[in-house]
Amino acid sequence: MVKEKPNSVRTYDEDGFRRRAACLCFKDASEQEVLLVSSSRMPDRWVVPGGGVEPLEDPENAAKREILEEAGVRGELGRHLGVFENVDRKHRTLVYVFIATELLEEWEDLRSMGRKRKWFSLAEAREHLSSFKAIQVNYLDLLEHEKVT
Ligand code: U71
Ligand code: MG
Repeated sequence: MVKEKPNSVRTYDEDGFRRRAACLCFKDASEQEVLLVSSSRMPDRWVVPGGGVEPLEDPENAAKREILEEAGVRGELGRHLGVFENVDRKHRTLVYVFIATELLEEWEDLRSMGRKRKWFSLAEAREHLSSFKAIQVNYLDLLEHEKVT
């Protein structure tokens, strides 16, 4: 299935990398259970919700918009975790911690493409991402690194 990109204009950094924002969305402040969404191209695989930062939009607002559009979740944006580059695909993603406060029954990507959402333990999320989106495992690595230092 091809996901149509409704009126989303892409933005780029000065080096041509596409600007993205993403959320590690946790069920609560213990940050032990993270929400993944089904892949747009391969619905049986799971990915970290995120997407392109739009013109005149700051990354924090892009992160909150993407978690709402892709996963139907409202909540509190937390700390900035880091910047992650995918050199092959030429995009740069700013990743934020996000604590869920409200899960909507209906949301944009559920309606437009039947996108699913699901809570995973950090270990389960790592397992799923490792085989499909290696770059996104780095998000979890940074989170773990924070906790031990
Ligand atoms: C897709 C591309 C694409 C990206 C898209 C990736 O939002 P999304 O779930 O459609 O994310 O699909 P995915 O991760 O759900 O499987 O990956 P693919 O394997 O289909 O190429 O990501 P990447 O390959 O570039 O890493 O990005 P583009 O630039 O190829 O469209 O969409 P993204 O960046 O999330 O944008 P948005 O704003 O539509 O959410
Ligand atoms: Mg996306």
